[in-house]
Amino acid sequence: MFDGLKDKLGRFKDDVESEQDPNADPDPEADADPEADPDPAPETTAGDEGGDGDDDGPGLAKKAALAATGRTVITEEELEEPLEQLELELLGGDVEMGVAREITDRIRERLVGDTRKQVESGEQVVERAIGDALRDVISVGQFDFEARIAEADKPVVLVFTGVNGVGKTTSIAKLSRWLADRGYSSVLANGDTYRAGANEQIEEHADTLDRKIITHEQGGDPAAVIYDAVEYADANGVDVVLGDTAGRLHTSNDLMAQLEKIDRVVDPDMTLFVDEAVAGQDATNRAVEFNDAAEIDGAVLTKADADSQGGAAISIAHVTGKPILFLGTGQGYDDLVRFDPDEIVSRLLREED
Ligand SMILES: Nc1nc2c(ncn2[C@@H]2O[C@H](COP(=O)(O)OP(=O)(O)O)[C@@H](O)[C@H]2O)c(=O)[nH]1
Ligand SMILES: [Mg+2]
Repeated sequence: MFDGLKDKLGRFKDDVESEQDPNADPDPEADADPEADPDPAPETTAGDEGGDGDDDGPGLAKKAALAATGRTVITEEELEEPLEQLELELLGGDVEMGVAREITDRIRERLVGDTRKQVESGEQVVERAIGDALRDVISVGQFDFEARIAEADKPVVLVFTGVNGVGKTTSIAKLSRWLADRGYSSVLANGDTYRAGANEQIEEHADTLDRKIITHEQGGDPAAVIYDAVEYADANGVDVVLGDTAGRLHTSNDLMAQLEKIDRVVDPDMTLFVDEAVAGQDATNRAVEFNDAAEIDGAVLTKADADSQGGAAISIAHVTGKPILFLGTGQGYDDLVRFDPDEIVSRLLREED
């Protein structure tokens, strides 16, 4: 999952490592023993090793280790090149520009002048700086979704928005299963009255899951369908209404008017924006546009199982201020997991998968 980003972060770690003087003793403890220190003469290596010969001190990783013992610090100049490279790599990995900048700024903040006392290897210091920076950026707005469902007046109304084909209907079916696993009943409402075959598709899910489904004729008013589902839930003690919507182009005024009407008529407890990880930067841009049209409370990022860079996963929360709540990880009903920032970060920093 998110292998593109994982590789890029790994390269940054390597970059910082490779700043290390090839002649320097890799063991920082050796610095205490003058005889054991080969004391590299920088003049003799100038021009060698890809032009890094002007680096006459210990490398960055080593400095980071020394910084951890309070003996020296990393300077801003030394980090400049690896961070610039990382920023480019992040952009290439579909990370939104402001988010890439935020991440590199935070890494710089954490590493420059770092004189923490813990004894750590340079790599650990660098890795923790990257991890903290990522975690800050992707945990924006996180809240306890299950607690929110538990505490809200019933029925809780959830409306799903997003363009066609990203996995809204599938995610609704998965969430219905997820809720049932936690003791909540749900009714499905097909607010996608636009697309031919939409009723049949969601009916199939409802049949398989044995859920009530509310549909209207194609071309009907989506707000009215979801309204009917709310009435049904009210009358039958159903906990959650899962309202699907049509995935027309996000630029369409029609869609905006439709979402506004749903907001007005059914006043959903939460609007969840759905998009696919594989859409990368497009998914991030759409999240912003949908959030502008009908304010979202969170996002579901689907197709995390498919080969994607991962940029959307770390950009959406930061650009919208709303958290990613779930990841879709396959086509089955159980392939929905809570988005856990800590787990994503450790996954991105893990050496092997
Ligand atoms: N691999 C994978 N496929 C998914 C996931 N979520 C949805 N899909 C597939 O994406 C396609 C479109 O999904 P659908 O729910 O119809 O999208 P909608 O148009 O937004 O309602 C279907 O073939 C789904 O099986 C996911 O998490 N992983
Ligand atoms: Mg659909």
